[in-house]
Order: sequence, then C-alpha cells, then structure tokens
Amino acid sequence: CQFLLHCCLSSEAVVNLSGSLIPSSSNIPPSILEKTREKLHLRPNHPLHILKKMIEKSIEDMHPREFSFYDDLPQLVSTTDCFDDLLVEWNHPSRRYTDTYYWDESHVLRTHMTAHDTTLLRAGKKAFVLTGDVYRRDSIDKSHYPVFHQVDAVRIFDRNTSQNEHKLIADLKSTLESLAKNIFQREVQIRWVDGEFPFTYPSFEMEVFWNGNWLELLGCGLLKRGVLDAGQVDKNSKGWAFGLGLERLAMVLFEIPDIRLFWSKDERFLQQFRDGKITKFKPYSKYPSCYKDITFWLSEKFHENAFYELVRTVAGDTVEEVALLDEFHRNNKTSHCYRIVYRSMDRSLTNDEVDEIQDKIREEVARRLEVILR
Ligand code: FA5
Ligand code: MG
Repeated sequence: CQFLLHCCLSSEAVVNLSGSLIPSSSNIPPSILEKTREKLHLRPNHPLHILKKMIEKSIEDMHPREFSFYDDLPQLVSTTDCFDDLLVEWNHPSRRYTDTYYWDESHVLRTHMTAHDTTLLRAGKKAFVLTGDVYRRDSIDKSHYPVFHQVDAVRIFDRNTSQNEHKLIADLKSTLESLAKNIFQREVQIRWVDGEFPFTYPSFEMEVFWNGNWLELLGCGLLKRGVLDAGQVDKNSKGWAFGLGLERLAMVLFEIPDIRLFWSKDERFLQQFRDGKITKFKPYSKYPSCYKDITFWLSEKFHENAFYELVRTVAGDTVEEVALLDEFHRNNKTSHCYRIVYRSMDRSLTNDEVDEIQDKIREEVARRLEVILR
C-alpha cells in the first residue's frame, strides 16, 4: 500500500491526473496534487533553491561531514509519521480534515518536514537536514499559499554530551545564530522567544529584526523523550531539532512581494536569479486588479478553508486575495460576503474572463459546499 502510494505521487501517473487516482474520501484537489511534481527547491537558479543551498552549506561548514542531506523524500506520509510519533494530540488543529490534505484516513500530504524525523532516526541517522514542499489548507493572501517549503534539521548527541541539557540548548542556539548570520550576510539582530511544539521541550522561536519588523524565522527545541523513543534512539542520547520556512525568508531577502511569484513560469521572474547570489527582485509592470463579491448563506458543509481552496482550484493563480467583507445572522442562519481580488502576475485579465471565473466559482461553491447563493 505504502509502495503504491509512492508510485502515485512520484511516477508519471500524476501527469495525467484523472480523478480516479485520488481516493474519493480524499480532500486533495487535482490542482494541489499537481504541485507535488514542481519541487521548486530543486530548480537551479530558483530563489528557494538558492536559499536551500546556502543553508545546507552553512550547516556543512559549521559541522563538516556530520550531517546527511535529503531533499526528495516522498510528500505523502502516514499520520503516524506526521502526528503520532511526534506526540501531536488526537484533537490538535493540525490533524483536522479542514486544515490538512488527507489522501485517505491514514495518509496525508506532509504538513511539515518534521514528519520524516522518526523514520530517519530509526534508520540510525544521527544528524540530518531535510528540505521539501509541505501542504496546509489555509487562507489566501500575499504571504499564504497552500504549498510552501521548509528546511528541518536534527542533531543527536551521545550520552556524555546529553547529560547537560544547557549544553545542547547552547549548541542549538549558536548553530542557528551562525546560520542567520550566514544567510543575512551581516550581523542581524536576533531574539529568542518561547515556542510551543508537541514534539520538543523546551521550545523556542527565533525572530530576526529586518526592515523594522520582527520576522518569525523558525521553530526549534530539544526533542522529547517520546519522540526519541519512537525513533528508537538510545535511552542516554538526546538531541535538538529545528524547522524553518523558506518562503518568508526568501520574500524578505530577495524582496519578493507576493508568494505566488515563486510558482511563476514567467521568464521575467525566473531570469532574475542566479545560484549562490541573493539579489533584489525588480518588479515588472504590475497588472491591474479587479474584484468581485460573492454572498451566500452558510451550510453545514461549509468551511472557510474549503471555500478558499475551491476558489484557488477554479481560479488558479489569478486570485490575489479573498477577504471576508461581512457576516450577519438571521433566523439561525449565517450569511458571508467575500471579496475576491483578481490580478494576474503575468498579464492583464479581461473582464469577460474574470466574469467567467466568478460564475464558475459561484456554481462550484453552491454545488460542493451546498451554500445558498444570494
Ligand atoms: C513547524 O512546522 C514545526 N515542524 C517546526 C519545528 C521543527 C519546531 C522541529 C521544532 C522542532 P510551524 O508551523 O511554526 O512549525 O512552521 C515553521 C516555520 O514555517 C515558521 O516559522 C514559518 O517560517 C514557516 N511557516 C509556517 N506557516 C507558514 C505559511 N502558511 N506560509 C509560509 N511559511 C510558513
Ligand atoms: Mg508558528
């Protein structure tokens, strides 16, 4: 079964996506499944690839020949790998059908790269760096996209070092502070804030002061004993882990204003970047936007994330933002009005074209989410 699932995602089968490939209980639309083939982090001269290489090199330089690097692990993982082994509670929001893409009841598109940690630990790996695409059902705006990329790392220490937790935390923090310095290519102001993750204790988040704002860069901490046990790590060993989001970092470093640009096939975008260099994005002309509102009575089937995703499925990357404009209640019913902002990154949209997309969205929302259009 596991093998078959891998085939579905890694072979040509996905190229000719036919509905029948996706189990009927799945909430993964074909448009999302297609994204599993893109692997932006593996594309030469792509900003995400440039950053990935810099991070890998930085870790390799700090700890020569200690870490293994992985960047093509299968995106479909079991709920055991993604949640159970990481001590994610059964009622944690990240497990919800409304927040996560389920292939079937026991397999999901990974929601974070940490999903691979216990498998690699069981294989005896003691230090590794993982890069890949992760999937979450989420809202639509300039900094959220249902697919983004993470770099995760784990470092396990032997019993002698593990006896002193402060030493492990100091090693984790100094590794990440050097990493930040290397990426930002200068001394940057960093602050550590307490974090909370089901799989680490203590947990921290690292923030970087950049252009007047504190930017959340990553989460990290010491792996809990329960996670180490799931990874069959020696009782006397301990270790740290971190997970970093590539898009937000790339958006500030390359000054890329919209997260959709990472998926652009436009040469005016792709031509601007070269491996090994961080250069500022030069915007090409911005095309005009237009908006359309949609209002409906909610149904039992309605969920905001399902609506956002449906909009993305129908309209693709022509949608810039979907915002809830108004909500009101009458006779136990709730009405929502959303404004859908259309703007292509690559060209001007015609009025007819947008009307047609909007009509299709209305039709699909009524049909699939069973809302009553107003
Ligand atoms: C995690 O995903 C944890 N697995 C990270 C971790 C690993 C913690 C190992 C401890 C040990 P979180 O959901 O906060 O945590 O995401 C990690 C990073 O991914 C964030 O700091 C942020 O940079 C980025 N990120 C999270 N959500 C989004 C999003 N919707 N769009 C873009 N980047 C995001
Ligand atoms: Mg967070």
